[in-house]
Amino acid sequence: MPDDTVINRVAELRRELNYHNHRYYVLDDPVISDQDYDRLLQELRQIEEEYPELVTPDSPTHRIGGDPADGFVQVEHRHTMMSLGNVFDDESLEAWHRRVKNLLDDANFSMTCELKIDGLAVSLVYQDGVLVQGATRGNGFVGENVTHNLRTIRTIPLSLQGSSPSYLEVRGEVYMPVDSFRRLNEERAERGEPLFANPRNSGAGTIRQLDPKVTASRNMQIWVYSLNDAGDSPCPADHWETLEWLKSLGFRVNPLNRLCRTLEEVKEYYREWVEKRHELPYEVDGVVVKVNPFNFQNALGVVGREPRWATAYKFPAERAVTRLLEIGINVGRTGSLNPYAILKPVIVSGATVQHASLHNEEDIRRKDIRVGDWVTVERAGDVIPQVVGPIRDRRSGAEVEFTMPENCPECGTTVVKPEGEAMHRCPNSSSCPAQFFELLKHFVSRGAMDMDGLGEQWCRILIDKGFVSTVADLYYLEKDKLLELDRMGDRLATKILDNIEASKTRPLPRILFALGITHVGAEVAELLTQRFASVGQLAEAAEEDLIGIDGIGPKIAESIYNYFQVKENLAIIEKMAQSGVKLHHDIEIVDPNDLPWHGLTFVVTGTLTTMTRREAEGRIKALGGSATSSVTRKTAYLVAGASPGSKLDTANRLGTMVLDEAAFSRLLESPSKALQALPEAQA
Ligand code: 3BA
Repeated sequence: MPDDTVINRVAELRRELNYHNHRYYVLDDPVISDQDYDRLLQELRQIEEEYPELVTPDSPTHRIGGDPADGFVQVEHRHTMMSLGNVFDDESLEAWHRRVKNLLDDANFSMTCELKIDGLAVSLVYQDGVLVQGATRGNGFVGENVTHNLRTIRTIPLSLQGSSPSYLEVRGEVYMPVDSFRRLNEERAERGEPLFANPRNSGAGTIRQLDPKVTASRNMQIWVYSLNDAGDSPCPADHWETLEWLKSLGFRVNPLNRLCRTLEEVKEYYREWVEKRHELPYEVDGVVVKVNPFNFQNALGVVGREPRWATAYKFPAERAVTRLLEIGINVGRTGSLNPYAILKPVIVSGATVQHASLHNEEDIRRKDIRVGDWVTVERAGDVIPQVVGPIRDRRSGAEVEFTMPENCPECGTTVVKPEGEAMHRCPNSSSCPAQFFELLKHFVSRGAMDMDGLGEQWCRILIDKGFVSTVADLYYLEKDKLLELDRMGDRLATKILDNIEASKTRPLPRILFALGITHVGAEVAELLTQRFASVGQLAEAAEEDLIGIDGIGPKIAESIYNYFQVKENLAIIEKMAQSGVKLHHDIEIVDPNDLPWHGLTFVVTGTLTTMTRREAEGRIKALGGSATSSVTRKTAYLVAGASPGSKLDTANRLGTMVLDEAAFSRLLESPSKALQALPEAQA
């Protein structure tokens, strides 16, 4: 056992290291040398090695990155992560401002201007001043737990300074500085690895790394820009003061943010940064304007997923000129024939561009774009580069006009162009390999049915061999057949089949998303499942029922309705159901006596990392158990997170079964195990 001197020294070292970390990384104003800092860190590391019981998740030694995780755990955001509306010019900014002013009965209000970082939005949760969870935005409702990676970012405080609220959630943008991005790509090029297109993508890839050591090695950074929950702590009355407060807690808040009294000042800020944006060491794609006073923000509220009180004034796209070498056709998931330009590679705002979208044949005609032309190419933020138009003065006369092929380049079926539609389409939706390949890749992907092991190449092979011609066929694959394939071993075949089996119980929104219905992305799928308890119910919905749902417009409604009118689609769903794919919510009305944890009392204590305490209690209740706050002889299980406190002592005294977070998660996965392990304490 470590004695008090050691315990006190550890606390002191952590305090000092956190302080110097903040001085160095956040304030950019160190007060000790790097060597002195390393000496402190080394001392702490040694003590922690000797006394592992003193290691805590927020220890500054954890910046180096722990062991790789198996995968990412989904986490529900306590507060939905919203989206931002856009404006692109002074007129639409003025219109936004007028609407806001109108809604506020003509009041005057200040606004904050923030540089819009082109990064990855994350949420950080602190309990008693300690970082307990970091998550990606995901679809706004559910993100991925990337705590282990975010812990390696030195500008994210692991513990807060001064007196911090018992609960705190902030949000910000994690990003990779431009020079780190360039260096990373140079290294990748040397090793012959594929290059990242831009800092945003490489930043996102870095945060979703399974191995935190990789994240730790890539110099990621954060700017924090919003406070979403401060528990019961009093907090400032406006956004600007809040940013100041966050700064004082140790968060990295962009010093280039500005408080503006008038719209003219906002425009001035924007003009200033359109000019100077490339002088910044990170990529910005606009200015975020926010109404400052919180009482006004609350009065303005939210439409759909976007707060009325904020908007992003986007910077104009940047352009470059290059040669259009060829026009390729790519057949999309829904059969649309998408023409794209194959360009002589050119750098546009820091990224190499060699492909650009050309929309459709009419658009190519209207802009008079010909193969061989010199063209202007435009890239706006993370959207696909576009060909703006030809430079006619530079024509030699050898340029060739483009016509759409009459047959699908993938399956040869005669192409159609439905009345009133801009796109040419391959009508062979059930068996055009391009369409089905795209759908299959989407279906098995991580955000959908998550069939790990079934990569793009195996999808290709399964289609080419004729093993699957609809997504439902996946559920009828046999091991013997799989083993006939080249490079398919017993282990991989087992893994694939296990994951296909496991996918049968994915949550309903994922299944809906996986089906690949046009316009039904992850967010729409989530909205739909809040109203419909099963795919069957949705299939019977009328277009009007769908339009009635907040966030679903006529276009989406029509697409959903049409999907379920196609009898091939219904057959696929039926075939999935036959194989045991769960096409409904878990929350069916069941007799509570039949639930696996009926009669079991749980107490949850301490800090959990993969869910909040309240969520854990929700899960317990959903399985029929009850959750109480004090440990008694009736308590079946104590679920103990980090720093469990006195409840753990009581449980130990009474002989109550104690589950750590991992054991609790396992029990949630197979809840019936709890019954078998019914403890004596119940009696
Ligand atoms: N401020 C992105 N959303 C932002 C809080 C609101 C917001 C952003 C912002 C909704 C930036 C949408 C995703 C999200 C946190 C939801 C910023 C930036 N403010 N400065 C108004 O710099 N990229 N993005 N993030 N909640």
